Formats: sequence, structure tokens, C-alpha cells
Amino acid sequence: MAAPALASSAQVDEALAARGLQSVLAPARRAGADAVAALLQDLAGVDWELLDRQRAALAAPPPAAPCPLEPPELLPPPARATPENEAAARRGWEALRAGRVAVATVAGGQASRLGFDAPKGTFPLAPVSGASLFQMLAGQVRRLRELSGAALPWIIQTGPENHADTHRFLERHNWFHLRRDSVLLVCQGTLPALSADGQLLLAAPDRLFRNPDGHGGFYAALSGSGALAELRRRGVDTLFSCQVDNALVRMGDPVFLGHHLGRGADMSAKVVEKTDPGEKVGMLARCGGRHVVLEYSDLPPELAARRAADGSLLYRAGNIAIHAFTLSFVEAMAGAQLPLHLARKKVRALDAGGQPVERDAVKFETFVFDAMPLARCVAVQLVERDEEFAPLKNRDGVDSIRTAREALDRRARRWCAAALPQLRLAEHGWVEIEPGLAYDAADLRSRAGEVELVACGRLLRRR
Ligand code: UD2
Repeated sequence: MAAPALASSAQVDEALAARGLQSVLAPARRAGADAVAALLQDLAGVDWELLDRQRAALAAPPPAAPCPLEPPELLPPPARATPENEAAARRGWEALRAGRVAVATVAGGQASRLGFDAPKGTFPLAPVSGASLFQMLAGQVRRLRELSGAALPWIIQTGPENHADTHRFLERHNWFHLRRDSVLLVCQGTLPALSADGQLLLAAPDRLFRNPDGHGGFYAALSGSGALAELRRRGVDTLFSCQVDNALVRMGDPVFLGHHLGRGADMSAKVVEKTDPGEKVGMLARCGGRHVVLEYSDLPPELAARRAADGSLLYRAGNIAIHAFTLSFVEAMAGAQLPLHLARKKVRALDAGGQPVERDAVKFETFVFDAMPLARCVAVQLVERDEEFAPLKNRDGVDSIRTAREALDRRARRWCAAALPQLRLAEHGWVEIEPGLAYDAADLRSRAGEVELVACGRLLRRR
């Protein structure tokens, strides 16, 4: 979805008339010339071809599960000491040291399920220090830079609803002491929402009702903002990406990157073993020689629950939205027609008489992982859930603040037991390893002489 060139007023009129959408101008005409000019300006940014796809999607039946599916080949977890993993680690570290890698985090959208009225990345998740998700990620970026000696640019993709707040937060925290020009903040785009009969909706007489284009907007945002060109200029050819809300994510994992590079993959993915068929993660499978991800909300329960001969789930590869890409694949995806996902919601928009009301609307989004079938080669690595996946989605219950903190606590205790067994950690309450102190347990061991345990045995930090 490359951004279209802005159209003139005459072209907008023509585009509206060709689609029977002229009534969208009526409230602006009643409000006066300024409102008309502003709305025409807004409409000039509409991608009409994409709008035609949106309108066609309203009538299309929901996507059927592509068949026949097969489970994908899974590479073993990074921690397993196989010759392949060791070779991959060497290759990954080489690429990191050579400055060929950048990391990216998608952090758009609203944390509504979390009940948190701010960008999700600003949520103070760390159990003892109260560090935010952004600070935890920044710590890893800093440590990887120290270990690799490379610049390792970090792209944070925001959305229109949280871009300014994210910028302010990072500014207030002095970008967590990462060089300002080493963090690229990129805002994803929007798509017009439609009524069920395909009419454009208005948020105000002079403004369309739009919603963020989903994290699939990542590709176009990177390309359109100039971030991709900037990464190329800095010598980057490989991108690692993750979501902001995985408390255990291992940013820029060298083993994963090494497999991605070694296989010559366009796009790669990490998955966890699904044990509950109803778990809210996409399912990664093979279909007609390609890799696909079926999102949990589109997954027929019967398919999700299918078992292999040994009783385990047949489709056990749960997509945790951690990917590696070649930069050229990201560039190609910026112009690709990714599938549109529809969400029917109540929104506050104008009615036919121009009055603001609660009304039904259809919102459209694209997803990062829908690019996977377009990749010629994909490497899929199975990772240990306890080491790498603890999503923060809900206030309580599953995938909540408590479960994410428990996962951080368990991992910190495990790393300390393996690396610094002489430490006397608190027996009760949370234990935390300060963000950025160590990349993994082996790294923690290498820092034994530099650390101290404070807060009654609950926080391990640099002395
Ligand atoms: C996502 C995946 C799911 C699984 C799960 C793992 C999607 C659609 N599904 O489920 O398959 O991997 O995560 O935890 O992603 N975001 C944006 N822009 C947007 C919307 C979201 O940047 O317009 C970011 C958001 O900041 C978050 C991530 O995308 O980091 C996931 O969004 P979500 O929480 O809505 O996705 P979820 O939990 O349904």
C-alpha cells in the first residue's frame, strides 16, 4: 500500500462521482467553504483503488481456510546446542557486528483491553523497578549494541492515536540514553472506515472517519517515511521485528537472524508450541508450498483442535509476531496488496443529516504476517515460551499484567540460578534483572563482577 499522490479537487469530484459517493460532501457544503476545502484536502489523500478493494471486501464472504494445510518445518529453540544453532549464532553475530541489522517494534493501536489510557509501550511492567515496556526494550537494544559494537538502529512504529504521546514519553526519558538519531519513530497510516453499504463516513463535516491501517501498515510506513532508505544508507539489509507487548521478547536474537540469513529467507518467524487450541495467537502452517498465518479470530475451532498421532496439536506453531526480513522484501511489501481484515464496530460519526451519532461502521486493517505467503523462503523457529513469550494484553486473567510479571520473575530467577548461583535472591515477591543488564543467562555470567543485588534481594543491577 504505497501512499497515492495527492489528487486535485476536480479529480476528487470525479472519483466520488464515479463511485456514487458525492453525498459525503453535503455536511461540508452546509458548513461553508473552509469545511469543503478541508474535506477535499482530506479526500485528496484517499487511495481510490484501495477504497475499491475495501468496498468489494464488504460484499465478499469471510475468507475460507486455505486447504490443504500442513504443519511447517520447525527449527529447534535457540538455546538448544545443536551444530545448526551454533552456526546460526555465529552468522547472526557476524551480521550484527557488521552493522547489517536493525530492530523494529510495532507499537501502534490503543491499549484498550489493558484498560490503560496511554501508549502500551509506556506501561510500567517491570515488577520491581517499574520500568516501562519501552525501557525494557531500550535496555536490550543498548546491551546488543555493547555486545556487537554496532549502531543497531531501532525503529518504533506508532499509530496516529499514540504517536505524539509516544514521542513525548521518549523525549521525557531522554530516549533511554540511546543516541537520538539511532531511534527512528515512524507513524503508520490510516484507512477510511465505511458504512455497511460502502459509503464514506465523516468524523466531522470537514474530516473523514479513519482508523489506523493495522500493523500491516508497517511496510508502507517504513517505505513512505524514508526510514527504509535511511537504513540502507546506514548499511542495513536485515530487519528484526517484534510487537511492543511481549515482556520476554529477545530483540535481535542472533540465532534466529542466523537461520534467517543462512536459509536465504525473505521473511522468517518465531513460533511457540500451542497447547490450548483456543489460545489467541495466529497459527502458522504451510499451504500449497507457501507459509501462511491464520489469525486466531479466523481459525475454525475444528481445525485448531486437530491432533497428531501422538496426541499433540497438529497445528501447534503459534505465531508470536517476531519476524526477520530482508530489507528488499519489506520494500516490496510496501507496494503489495495485503488482504483486508474487516472489523464491524460502533463508532461516533455523522449521520446523513450531519449530526454526530453512534452508528455501525466497518473498519479495515492489514496485518504484518499476511506478507508471509508472498515470501519465497521462510525460516520458522520454535522457541521456548518461558524464555521468549509473555504477552501483555489484558488487565486481569490470561496474558495479563500479573502473568507477564510472573514470567519475568521466573526467567530472572532461572538466569540467576544458572549464571550466579551464589546470589541470595528474595524467596518471596518478584525478582527482576534491571533492563539492559544482560542479554541472556550466558551474558549475565560474563558480568558477574559488575552486578549487585539490592531492594532486599529483589533487583539485580549494575554496581
Ligand atoms: C497479536 C497477533 C496474534 C499473536 C499475538 C501474540 C495480530 C492481528 N494478531 O494478537 O496472531 O501473534 O499478537 O501476542 O497482530 N499494532 C499496531 N498498529 C495497529 C494495531 C496493532 O502497531 O493498528 C501493534 C500493537 O501495538 C501491538 C501489536 O500490534 O504491539 C499487536 O496488536 P494486538 O494486541 O491488537 O494483537 P492481538 O493481541 O490481537
